[in-house]
Amino acid sequence: MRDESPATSVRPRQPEAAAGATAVAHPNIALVKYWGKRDEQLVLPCVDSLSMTLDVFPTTTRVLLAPEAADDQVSLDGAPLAGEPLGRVTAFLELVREWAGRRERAVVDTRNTVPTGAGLASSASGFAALAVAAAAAYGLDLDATALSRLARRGSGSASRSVFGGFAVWHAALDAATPTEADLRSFAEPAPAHGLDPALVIAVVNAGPKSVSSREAMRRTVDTSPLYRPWAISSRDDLSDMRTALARGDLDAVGEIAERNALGMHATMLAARPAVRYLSPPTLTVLDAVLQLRRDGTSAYATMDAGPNVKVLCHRADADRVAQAVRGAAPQARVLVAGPGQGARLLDEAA
Ligand code: 2P0
Repeated sequence: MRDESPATSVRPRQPEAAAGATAVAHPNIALVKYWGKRDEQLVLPCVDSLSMTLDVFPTTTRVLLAPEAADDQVSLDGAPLAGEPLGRVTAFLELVREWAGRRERAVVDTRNTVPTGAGLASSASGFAALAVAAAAAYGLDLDATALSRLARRGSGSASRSVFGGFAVWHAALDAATPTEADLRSFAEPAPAHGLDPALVIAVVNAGPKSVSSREAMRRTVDTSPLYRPWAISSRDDLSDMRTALARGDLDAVGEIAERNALGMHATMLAARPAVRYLSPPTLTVLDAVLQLRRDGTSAYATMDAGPNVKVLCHRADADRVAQAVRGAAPQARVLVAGPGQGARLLDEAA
C-alpha cells in the first residue's frame, strides 16, 4: 500500500482559527529501528521503521499565539529553552507558519514526564505533541498523514507517535525526488492481531546522553562499515515484523526486535569514533532477559540511543519480568508500559 499518494491536506482554516491549543502525545519504542538519515533537512530516513506507542510518559504541550511578540518563547517544564534546543523548536514553528501562511510568534509551554534526552523517546512525544498543538493553534486543518509528515520534520521518531498502538514509518526510498519523498514519508498504523504486549522499561540511567542521536546517526552513516549491511537486513526485519504482528506471534516479534536493536548498536560500535550507549547495567539486564527465556518466559530486549532497556513480553508475564529486571539492576527505575494512544488535542476548557 505504500505506493499510494497520501491524502494530504494542508488547508488554512478560516477566521475562527484558534489562538491557542494544547496537545498530549506519548513516546514510542521502535521494534524495527530508525537509524540514519538520507536528507537531514527534510528528515528522510535511510530505513523504514516500526514502533509501539506507549501509555506512559506523556508530553503535554500548549501553543499560544503571541501576535505582539518579536520571538518565539519556549519553556520545558517551566524553564526557558535557549541555544540549540530552542533553535530546533523555532525552526519547527517556522515550518508550521510557512504551511499556514501566518507570521505570529508563539509561546510554547511543554511538560515532559519522560526524562529528556535519555534515549526514552522524549523528542518523539515532544514533537508529536508540538505538531498537533501548533497545527491547531495556527489554524491548519491536517489529517493524520499530514500531521505525521509535519511531526517528522521536528524529529523523525515523532512521525510514529502521531498514532497509537503499532505504527510503521515509510522511508519512501523509491521516491524520484526529495519533494516526492517528503510527501510519501509518513507513519501509519500497522495491523496487529491477538497481541497483549507489555514493555518493561528499565531506566538504568535517566541522565542526558553523551552523544545526541542526531550526531550519532550522522557519524554511523558516514563512518561505520556495518551500517549498510544493517540497513539492508533491516528490510527483512520490517517485512518479517509485519507478518509476525499480523499473526500475533509475540516470540517472533520479540526475536526480530532484539536482533534489529543489537544490529543497530553494532553499527554504532563500529563507527569511528565508536558510539557506545550500552553500559554495564544494560548488559546485566540483557543477561536477565536471556535467563528469563531459558526459564521459559517470552522476554526480548531492545535499546535505543541510551543505556536503558525495554523488555517486550506478554502482559500476563509483565510483573514477573519486572521482578527479574529489578533483581538484576536494583538501582534502576522499572515500570511496565502497554500500548498507548496517538497524539491528540486536549479540550482547552478541560
Ligand atoms: C528509533 N531512535 O527508531 C530510533 C532508534 C533512537 C534509536 O529515533 O534526529 O530523536 O530527531 O530525527 O527521532 C531517536 O532519534 O532523531 C530515534 P532525529 P530521533 O526510535
